[in-house]
Amino acid sequence: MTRKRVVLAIVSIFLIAALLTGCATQSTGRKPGEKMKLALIVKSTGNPFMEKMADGFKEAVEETGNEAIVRAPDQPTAELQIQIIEELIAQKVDVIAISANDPDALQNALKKAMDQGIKVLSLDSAVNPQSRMVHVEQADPERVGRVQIQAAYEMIGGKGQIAVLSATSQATNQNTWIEWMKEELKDEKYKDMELVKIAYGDDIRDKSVSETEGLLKTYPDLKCIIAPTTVGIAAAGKVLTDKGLAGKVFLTGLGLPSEMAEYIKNGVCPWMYLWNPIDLGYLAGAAGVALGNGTITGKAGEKFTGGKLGEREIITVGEGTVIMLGDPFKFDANNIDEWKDVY
Ligand code: RAM
Repeated sequence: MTRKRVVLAIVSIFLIAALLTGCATQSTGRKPGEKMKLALIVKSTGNPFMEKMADGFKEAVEETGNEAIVRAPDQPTAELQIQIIEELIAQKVDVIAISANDPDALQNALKKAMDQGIKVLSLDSAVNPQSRMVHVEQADPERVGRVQIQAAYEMIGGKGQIAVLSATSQATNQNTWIEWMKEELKDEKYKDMELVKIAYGDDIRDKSVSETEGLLKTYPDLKCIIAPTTVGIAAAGKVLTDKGLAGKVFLTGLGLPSEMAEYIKNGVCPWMYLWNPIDLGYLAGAAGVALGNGTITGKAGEKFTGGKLGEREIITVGEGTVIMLGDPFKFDANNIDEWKDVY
């Protein structure tokens, strides 16, 4: 062999070796068998819905042999979530899943994460399509919004003042549902119903209690409160119960059966809706693993196995892509006992 050939052979061996290692590493740069780190950022601490969602996320991540990190800001603000994103970038996690406190404010931080190879998805409360690879949606937001107005209509016989007790004023999920509530209210059948106020309890129990009290004081003729937040509806349930207002001011919205069973049984909240928060977190965990190991990239039409939830397909919604969990479920006095110990 000439000297030139020997050099060529050595270079080729190096090239082939480099190529093989390149193929074998996951898209995140981890070697096969090495655990990926998947982080979940929830809206804030002290919210049992978020805790259930985190349980599901951990389950999906850990059953695939990976590591789950759960982070929760003390307050439901975008600023605190940005700080956490920065920390997770420095920690070199592989995946960030976030339930966003603002649709747009996290864009710079999440783009920085994606530029560094971190896979980003939102769940529950979306970030805008530029800030994520895919969003895991609990249920069709149009249905979620419309069904709550339809419930209020039935409860109050189609007549009277109604108010919304929401989470924060920037929350993507609540704001989207409220937009659909307003759409539903445009129907002629609601001409005798008036939406007098949208109050914000910020998913903080005490603030939700005082906002409920404020609504009752300012609108003595109020007939129904719709709370599209599990924290808000539970706080309102307590206030209406303590004031003996069952059957006078109705309550509906989105609630955890474990927190609402009492108020469903005492007639304060005749019925409400939700989906399984554990499954929502689980689906996001499974989608995060699929993004992290390169099975999906977040494009419409891609499929992956959502573990115990079966095969899922990514679809286009608006400008972005979405993985859908299912339909909102109705909880009332007939089925609440079956669910109150589950979530
Ligand atoms: C609260 C949170 C969460 C929402 C539920 C219904 O726990 O605001 O984001 O999905 O309510």
